[in-house]
Amino acid sequence: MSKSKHVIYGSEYSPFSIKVRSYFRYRKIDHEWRPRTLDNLADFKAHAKLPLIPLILCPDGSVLQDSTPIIEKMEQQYPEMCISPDDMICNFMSVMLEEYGDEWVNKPMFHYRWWADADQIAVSTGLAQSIMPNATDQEQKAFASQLVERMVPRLSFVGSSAQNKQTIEASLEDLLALLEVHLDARPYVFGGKPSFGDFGLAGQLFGCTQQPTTAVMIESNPNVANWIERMLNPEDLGEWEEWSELSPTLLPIIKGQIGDLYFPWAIENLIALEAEHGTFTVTLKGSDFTQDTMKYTGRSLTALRGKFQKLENRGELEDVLLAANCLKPLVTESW
Ligand SMILES: N[C@@H](CCC(=O)N[C@@H](CS)C(=O)NCC(=O)O)C(=O)O
Repeated sequence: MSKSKHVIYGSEYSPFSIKVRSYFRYRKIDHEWRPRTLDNLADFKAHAKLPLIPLILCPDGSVLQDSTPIIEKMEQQYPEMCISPDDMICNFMSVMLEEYGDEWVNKPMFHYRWWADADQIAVSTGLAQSIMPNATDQEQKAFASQLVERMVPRLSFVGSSAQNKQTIEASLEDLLALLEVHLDARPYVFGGKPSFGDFGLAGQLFGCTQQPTTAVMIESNPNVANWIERMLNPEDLGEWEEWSELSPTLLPIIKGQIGDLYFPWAIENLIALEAEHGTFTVTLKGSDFTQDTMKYTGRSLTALRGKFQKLENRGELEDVLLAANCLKPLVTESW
């Protein structure tokens, strides 16, 4: 391997890895995609600070983990072809969508992955083949069963449970229906170029195409299906659009999915985290939703508030955030 290349340790079954790979492809950053397998697990572990993919091994030998800071760092290094819309309102909506993609859309992706037998079988089989490409069918089958045993108890990590199932499933249906309408008139969420928000959302929704139950849902929304496909190898197809053109079909997504769902959940999670409560309950769209407190989302919401509070002359953005029910979580000093 050439030392001038970045190496991405990832997996076709890791939405966060797909997100970062799409970004590297779009920015034409020279890289080698290295699926993490049993054979290279020791190499991966030697570099990893966290047992998570994606992991980027940079040409200078440094290591990056965590998809959001990886992309932010690359954006500083390769500033010429930006994934941030020019306009402040669109740019902040893109940042919020990326956060929502990572922290909420990951819930239905993961929930459907390990909930029903057909999805468990499809994903565990694919995962076993990708992790042990040189093993026999029998070894892969045995490993796939172990994966199901290991992953099903982890459903609770993202809040998947009989109580929360309806809320999680409805959120994906609502998102797909709204996105289908929005993407009817444009190749990417903010117009002719993929944004930070597109990368976050598309990674998780690509994961949904690998599981039979959600694959059917995606197929019945062809604009979304085509956009997910386009996002695997994104190209610049035109200009950013103005917020006034986007808002009729984008504001309902921001309000319905972030203002009325993700933020109320994320705020209660942060309150629970600060109070050192292991679980919390929040009412989301009329239903109680109980789950274990998530440390990472607490930190990412705080980072999002920091980004918002740094913005100057943000009056028009605040008006839009107010209309989307998103302003209070970003300005409240303590919960
Ligand atoms: N916040 C991290 C999350 C990364 C993450 O959760 N990665 C999952 C796969 S999508 C993972 O590595 N899980 C453990 C494993 O596959 O061994 C990011 O944005 O990169």
